[in-house]
Amino acid sequence: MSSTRGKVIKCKAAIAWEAGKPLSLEEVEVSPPKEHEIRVKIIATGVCRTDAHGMSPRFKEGLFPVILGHEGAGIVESIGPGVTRFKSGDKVIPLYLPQCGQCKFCLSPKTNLCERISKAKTPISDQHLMLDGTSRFTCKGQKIYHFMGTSTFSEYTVVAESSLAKIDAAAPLDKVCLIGCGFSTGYGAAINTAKVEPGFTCAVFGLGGVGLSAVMGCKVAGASRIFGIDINKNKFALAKELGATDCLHPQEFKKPIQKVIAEMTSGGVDCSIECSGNIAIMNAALSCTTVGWGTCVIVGVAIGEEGFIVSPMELIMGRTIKATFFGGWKAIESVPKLVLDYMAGKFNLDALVSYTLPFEKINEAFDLMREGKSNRTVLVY
Ligand code: PAD
Ligand code: ZN
Repeated sequence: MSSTRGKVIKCKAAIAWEAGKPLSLEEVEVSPPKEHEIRVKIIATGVCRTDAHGMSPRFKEGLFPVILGHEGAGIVESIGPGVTRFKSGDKVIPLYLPQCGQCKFCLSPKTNLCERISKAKTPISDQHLMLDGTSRFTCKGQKIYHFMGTSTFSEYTVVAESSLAKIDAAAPLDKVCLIGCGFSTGYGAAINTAKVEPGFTCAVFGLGGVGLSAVMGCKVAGASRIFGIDINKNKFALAKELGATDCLHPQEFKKPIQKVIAEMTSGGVDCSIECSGNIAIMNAALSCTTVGWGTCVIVGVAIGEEGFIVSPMELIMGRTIKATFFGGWKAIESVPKLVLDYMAGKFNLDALVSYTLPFEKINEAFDLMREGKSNRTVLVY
């Protein structure tokens, strides 16, 4: 079907040449897919905080030059030898969490991790090259690194067969791209990791794209009260629209926010979900859960070396602390189902899209996120 099959494609991409600098729009060369690889024409991509981490000087495992982007959706351009699950023209979502289907993790229902990333120091420090140890991107004669195995900030990208989900042919790609990361992460943190039950009281810290999706997950699971906590009050109106019952700004209280929440819930919430990536907030999120069975789920990725101190007493008093990667979803099997759930109206992805901009405005999309003016900006090619 495609006339580009087997040939190098020249197309536009945004390259991070070095840490801490704006992305630069370049023409790149994208090689054809090798064995068990697929070349995808990206139609739309979201911009997630994790991409900002990927180019931050504080992220010590970053490799440059790199093409970032991990929240995209597109159409298969061509397939490499041995690929059987895809054909040209299929609508797809690239997956930064692979599912090889054969490793001990993929075979266990206990985790959504896959051996392909199990040895990485951090979930975003691996997959800078294809499985054979080479890159499919060059620019100005230089090798360019992949990012999280997806690199959706390129009009064409190459991904491994175990890092791609085929989705419904009618899915709107400029919305379902968010199922590639932010939405699924927050929503799954509530449903799969916190395992919110009907009647639960919940607290979601950080109301960006991920936190708002956690609010939606709590609501779908039947939570009776959902606290949304953020230092940016502009986030509150949408959080309430999506299910938050109480929105709190920590600096408006004399007491620490965990005390405020505990008092409002006669001792603490059933579960809290940390989606700000701020270490100080992780302790508040744990402490605001109830003695006996409170569960705190860490979603926010904090880069840098510092950890956070957990009091054993808080855990001895019956609290549990957990974390989640990609919301606990086994990626290849769950992403197509989440797309169908969205198309059936089960949740409101559209509300997360603050702006839809042409791909060329990618640096503006990062500014909007850093200035707290967007939950998600979707870039279209
Ligand atoms: P975002 O920047 O859009 O949202 C973060 C929100 O947190 C904003 O609304 C901030 O105002 C708010 N915030 C910041 N500091 C505080 C504070 N001290 N107290 C309360 N609220 C605060 O980011 P996002 O929604 O794209 O991502 C959120 C985090 O989740 C980020 O750390 C990202 O790297 C991480 C992430 N993790 C996974 C995973 O699989 N675990 C996946 C995707 C994103
Ligand atoms: Zn992300």
